[in-house]
Amino acid sequence: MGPMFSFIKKKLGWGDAPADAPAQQPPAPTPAASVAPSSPVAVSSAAQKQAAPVASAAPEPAPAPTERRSWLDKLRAGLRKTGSSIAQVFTGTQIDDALYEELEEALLMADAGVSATEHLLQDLKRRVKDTKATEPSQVKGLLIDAITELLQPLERALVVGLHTPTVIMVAGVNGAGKTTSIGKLTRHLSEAGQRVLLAAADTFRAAAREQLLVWADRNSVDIVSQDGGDPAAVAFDAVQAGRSRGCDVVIADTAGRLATQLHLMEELRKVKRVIGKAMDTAPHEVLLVVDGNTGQNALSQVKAFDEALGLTGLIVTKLDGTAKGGVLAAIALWSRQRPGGAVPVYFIGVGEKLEDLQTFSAREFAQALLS
Ligand SMILES: Nc1nc2c(ncn2[C@@H]2O[C@H](COP(=O)(O)OP(=O)(O)OP(=O)(O)O)[C@@H](O)[C@H]2O)c(=O)[nH]1
Ligand SMILES: [Mg+2]
Repeated sequence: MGPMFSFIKKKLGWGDAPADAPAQQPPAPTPAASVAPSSPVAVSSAAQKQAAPVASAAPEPAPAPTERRSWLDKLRAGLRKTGSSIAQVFTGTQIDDALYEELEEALLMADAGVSATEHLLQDLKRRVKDTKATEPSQVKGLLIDAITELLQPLERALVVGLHTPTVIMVAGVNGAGKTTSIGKLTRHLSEAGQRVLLAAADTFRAAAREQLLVWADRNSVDIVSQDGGDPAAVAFDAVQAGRSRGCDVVIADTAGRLATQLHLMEELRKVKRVIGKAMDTAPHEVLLVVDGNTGQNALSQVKAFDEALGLTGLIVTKLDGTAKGGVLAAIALWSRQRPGGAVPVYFIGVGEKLEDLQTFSAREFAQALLS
């Protein structure tokens, strides 16, 4: 059991935040010293301002800085087109209607959507008034603040260790990056000493299981799978096996589907239900993987999968590509009216390599969006 395990156990102390009911507050800061020094562990919190473990924000503990910078560079590179078109707005000499109009256009182009764009503009105008800003360059800083504040509720750590096993179900549309993200997460977790069991509940494609195997550390990760057959049955077997083998985490991969494919959505609901039969409290997390390139459609996906399954978290992938990033603002604004609270973004994907799955930081994201 690695140091990460004690970190996870330590998180039990937070106690009051059950893993299956998103809480609003970010977890209390944890001393970075209690964290594995070398692995960019997935179960870490970007929310922990100065003491974010390992690959998260903190530049303090030795190993992280270059790694984190390199993936931040990827994020910036991915968002560059968006960033430069928003940043462009602030190159003038005056804060006037034209500036706000240009900004409105740039935010809409960045996929922020109408509501979030209006929200940000109003918030920004208030900040400009409050601070008596006179330079467009100051306004840019205020916009970073406004975006950060809007995105803040999405910044929360995935916690494992409250249940044994912690059961995580993963869903999303075809090709969103589910299997890849699970693979990366699994590697991070096993490097942190967690015993992971995978459920290949994507029974459509034989390749799905091999794909998981390639990612997983074969020595410490078992896979429950079945050729063809019922995904719910695979998930059930995996949770039972996870319990009897004393695994720490069970992750169920599912086949991609559109929210409009009602029978497939019903199948997903069944997977969730049946997981609950194998373990009362499970699934503890229901994650949606969203391709960051899908623009405003990402919000529709979040809404639809949330309605069908009750999401507990998101993984937003492919932010290294041509993603515009603004959709996170739309998701954050929608999250405000969600009865269960915000759906946190546990991780973002900025590439295909292991280290390209990172915890989400609202401020870093806002900065990257405007760089
Ligand atoms: N650039 C980039 N590519 C990614 C990222 N995440 C996943 N991919 C790629 O996206 C493609 C699809 O990924 P998968 O993990 O197979 O997606 P999936 O959601 O499991 O797909 P289905 O099971 O077919 O629904 C693969 O080529 C991945 O390498 C990312 O963060 N950045
Ligand atoms: Mg897959």
